[in-house]
Amino acid sequence: MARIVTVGAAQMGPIAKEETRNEVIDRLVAHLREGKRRGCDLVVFPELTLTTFFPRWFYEDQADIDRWFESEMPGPETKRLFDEAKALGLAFKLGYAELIEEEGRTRHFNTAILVDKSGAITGKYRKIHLPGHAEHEPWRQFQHLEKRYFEPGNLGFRVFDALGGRFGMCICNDRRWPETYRVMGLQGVEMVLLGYNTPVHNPPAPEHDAFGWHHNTLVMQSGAYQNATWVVGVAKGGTEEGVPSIAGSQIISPAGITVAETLTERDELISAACDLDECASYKASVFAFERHREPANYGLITGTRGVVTPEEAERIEAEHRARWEADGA
Ligand code: CDV
Repeated sequence: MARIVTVGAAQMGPIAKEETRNEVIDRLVAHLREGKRRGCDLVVFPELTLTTFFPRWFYEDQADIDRWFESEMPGPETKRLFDEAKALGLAFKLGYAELIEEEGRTRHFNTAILVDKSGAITGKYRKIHLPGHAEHEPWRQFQHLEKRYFEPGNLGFRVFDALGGRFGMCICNDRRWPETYRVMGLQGVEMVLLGYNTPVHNPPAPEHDAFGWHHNTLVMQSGAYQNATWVVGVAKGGTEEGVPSIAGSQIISPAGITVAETLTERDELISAACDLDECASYKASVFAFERHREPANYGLITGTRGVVTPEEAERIEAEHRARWEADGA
């Protein structure tokens, strides 16, 4: 019997700086209702869904930064979203800026949660690959201060059993890194949920601007195929506070094929009935990891952050291979 999860990718158009949480939640609730009308089990919202993409501005005062964060989830405003989803019998994935007291200090993360049909949070992910810069760079047309406003996530790339399948999450820049999908692939992930805010213009490398849409599709399709998983990528697109961002939200099958894609840069929900069992033939054949992977030869993947010389590579790889041989792997 097929294991169908009908998923809605709830693309958001721009969110203005002055837009309140309640106004945004009205838009999210409209997405939930449209998702219900289409028979969805799960609705996926983008990265930092509840506000404008605030890392584009430099703030000196921490209070000006913290107002973009949620210190409770659900909180007084987001509770309405949880209640509506529960009443409709929908699971959802939400991206938001998380402010939390942890290990005796205040911490800031770019976070995503998976909420089940009963309104319980069943999975949490904190963005690991933070792009941009940590200092004010006034030469840019707009800032990208994720490295200043967030810490790298401390929860790893975990997967969660829900809706009869195995789900993982990642956030925006994470989708460009093959390691993101592979760590979840090695846990048998069947559907990766991700949201993004991707400006068309990349200030340090404007020569890439023409290829933003292509790169978006390329990385998500290859992540899906190479790890035999569905991928649901959801944008906050359009021109927000003068900064155009790509849309191109899509639902991608384990064959690496986009089965549904948005046509606009506005609030738009696309949906697909995804059979999680479609992952199985890839997991059992070309990507049967346990039969075909050769991890003794992958020492550099975790043995270095950046590029090394061929001599250094040989040393790291030799040490790594020796450890594998000693372990009898
Ligand atoms: N929000 C992001 O992580 N955006 C990055 C941009 C800055 C390149 C991305 O990878 O899409």
